[in-house]
Amino acid sequence: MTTERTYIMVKPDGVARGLVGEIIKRFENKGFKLLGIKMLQADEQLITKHYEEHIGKPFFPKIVKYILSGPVVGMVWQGKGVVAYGRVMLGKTDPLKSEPGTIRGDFGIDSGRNVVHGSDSVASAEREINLWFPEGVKDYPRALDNIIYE
Ligand code: RTP
Ligand code: MG
Repeated sequence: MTTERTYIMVKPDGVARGLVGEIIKRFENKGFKLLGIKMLQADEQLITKHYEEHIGKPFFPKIVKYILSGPVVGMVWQGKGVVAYGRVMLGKTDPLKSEPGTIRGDFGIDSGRNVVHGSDSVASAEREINLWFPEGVKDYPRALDNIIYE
């Protein structure tokens, strides 16, 4: 099943630190296919919808302020197991608990500045893609798929 998609988003600290290319490179090198990418300044309504599972938690106002603090780069990546792989490649929420070699393990220090977001399930991914890419994203043929997948 290679149609699985995930929503990966470089957060404002990752954009400000010039880590967009590094994060794209890791997903490209792994073999995943980029279906959509955009830079945007999210508003409070969009961030609240994105993190709706966390509404009411003590850290909720902090996340909203963090994501509002600058532009983000939202991406849709496709591939076999891309949701789970994406989470592995990101590391844990807390960079301190993230292995070296993961994005947060290599580039983050605080949970509240953890550089990147990744969908936590296929259902979340589809919800987030619809939210951030309401215009939709299109698949396209890629000869490389015949080499990457058995
Ligand atoms: P994300 O949704 O951004 O990919 O992160 P995640 O799944 O690893 O973690 P989640 O539990 O969904 O939390 C969302 C974001 O909120 C911030 N956070 N701060 N205790 C705290 O201070 C705390 N807990 C979470 C982090 O930026 C986390 O990525
Ligand atoms: Mg999450």
